[in-house]
Amino acid sequence: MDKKMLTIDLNSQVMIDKAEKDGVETMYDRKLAMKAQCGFGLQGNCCRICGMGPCRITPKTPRGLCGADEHTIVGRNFARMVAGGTAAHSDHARDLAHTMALSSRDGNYKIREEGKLIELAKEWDVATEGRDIYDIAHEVAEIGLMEFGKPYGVSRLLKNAPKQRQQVWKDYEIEPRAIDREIATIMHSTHIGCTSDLDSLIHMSLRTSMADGWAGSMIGTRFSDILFGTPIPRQTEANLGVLEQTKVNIVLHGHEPTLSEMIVLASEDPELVALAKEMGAEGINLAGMCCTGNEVTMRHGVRIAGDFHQQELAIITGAVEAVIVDVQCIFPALAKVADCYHTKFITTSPKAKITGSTYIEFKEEEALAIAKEIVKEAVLNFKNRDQEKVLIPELKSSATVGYSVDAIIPQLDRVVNSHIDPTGTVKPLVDCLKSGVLRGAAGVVGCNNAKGVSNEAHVTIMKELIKNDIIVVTTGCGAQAAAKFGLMDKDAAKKYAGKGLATVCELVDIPPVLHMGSCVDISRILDLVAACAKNLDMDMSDIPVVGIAPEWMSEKAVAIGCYVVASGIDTYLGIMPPITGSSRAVEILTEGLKDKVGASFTVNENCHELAATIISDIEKKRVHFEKLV
Ligand code: XCC
Ligand code: SF4
Repeated sequence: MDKKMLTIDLNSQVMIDKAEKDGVETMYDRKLAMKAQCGFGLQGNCCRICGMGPCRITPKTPRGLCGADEHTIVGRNFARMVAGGTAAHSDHARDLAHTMALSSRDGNYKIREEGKLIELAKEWDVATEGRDIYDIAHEVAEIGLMEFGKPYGVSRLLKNAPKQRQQVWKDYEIEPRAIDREIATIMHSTHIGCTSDLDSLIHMSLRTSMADGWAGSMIGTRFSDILFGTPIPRQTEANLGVLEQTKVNIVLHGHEPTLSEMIVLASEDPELVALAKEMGAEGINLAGMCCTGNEVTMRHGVRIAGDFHQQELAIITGAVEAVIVDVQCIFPALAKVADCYHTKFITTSPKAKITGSTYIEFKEEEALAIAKEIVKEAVLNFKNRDQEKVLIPELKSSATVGYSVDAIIPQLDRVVNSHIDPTGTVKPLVDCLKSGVLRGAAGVVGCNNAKGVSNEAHVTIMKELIKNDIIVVTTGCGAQAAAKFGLMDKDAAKKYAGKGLATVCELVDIPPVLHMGSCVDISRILDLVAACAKNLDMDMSDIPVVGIAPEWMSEKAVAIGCYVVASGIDTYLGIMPPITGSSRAVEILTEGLKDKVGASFTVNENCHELAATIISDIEKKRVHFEKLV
């Protein structure tokens, strides 16, 4: 098979050829080499939970040594994926809460968004009158940190949901308690000899995922906005073509804005810019990748180098002086690829040390000084670039990004600088949904998955949806696919959108696909759907909105899928999760949950069929919706 057929991105195809020529192995080579994947693993019915295993379920051996059957084994594995994903997102949020606790008027981290802080303080019953903004910040940070380990009570963010949805959570008993507690409970209950009942395992998975969506991720987004500013629409470009022949190229990859915000500052430091010129470069060019890329493009318009599947390919351009990473979604392979070029692969987090990388530990206390040290490493490395090995592919697309809820609402309202009123100002959006000018809204999110063709499902599904007047909001690597393929360009509405959506886009001057941030920022999507539902006095499950993860791969994505379903939003996956080993698990996740939370999963690995199903389901949902309005 031709490796290049494994991606639809033309730049990626050029780089796959170059890698071959340079003798560098990439994920695409490893994908072809790994011919057959383990069938038990694919179905989720291999158990390695205790030392008597691994136990694999077959018709001849229908139970593990302890007697666990396929339903128990699949359920436990699934629950552990949710716990892993919730841990990753929430630990990211915890770091931001610690950063907020460190914030000070003359320190590296300041409060940028006082209004948002005060709004949150009021929500959390923190006194604000006559107090120093930093005292308020520190108290709010402390309360945020308590959400991870408080001994009693449930997430304090649940009350942002419509009351109908809160009741569903109460009735089904999935209000999450402290975040760490939910994760620990799953690890405990899936230990050998605890829960074997599949319904309980799935119930537990949903409750833990709620600790991600309606606690960890929400804290992550709110605190990031308070510290670094709420995103507003801005212009940028996306794809490997944003790397520059004449500048020091730094790729920022990973997740947490605490590091990347400081790198952005450091890259503008006059001394470092002067040093770059001394090295023979024209300046310093930052380019983002994965969710870090989303964070810095949303807040600064930093251009996007690429998505999860382009991390090796960026280095293969031969034009990257440094890849700077913190946590999550970083291929260990980057160390080896970087070795083939002059690129420095710089790891910074004690939570993600990678063999073969250059480790410069990032500490929030000395943030800017360390960021400058890291940028300096990159700048000094420019002289080592081997021009003969450089090939920067040409393509890049322009995109308008930065659609936080705070940006979308006033834009749709055509009122500039309006303050969000969670019940009032979504009215124009709600009216478009009611009248049917917009048939519905879809959150298309998530990763790239080598089980399919990189970017194909994202781009196919988004195009189909907008053609059918379904407005798309997106985060994560899905957002990067949209940006790369021109769907975030304001002209995209004319080219690809149906008549209703195109009219709305033109009227309010937005692209048909809106970039809402990193995957932690799916909390923004929850806020938006909750605001619409409240405006209509409906449950979130009553409105024609869906969640879609066409190319998901991470455990985080599994946690996200679960909390989106738990929020009453039907969720469509383009990759089958490892659950097919248990017919009952498939039945509960794709059907049974409907009765409990009003939504469930649908899986189809054919993206054209999946798009058609989504569109027809949205139309079905409209019938119900139109009766209610
Ligand atoms: Fe990672 Fe967040 Fe997935 Fe992209 S989308 S591959 S999780 S970077 Ni979140
Ligand atoms: Fe086997 Fe049971 Fe141990 Fe799993 S927990 S490895 S099924 S004995």
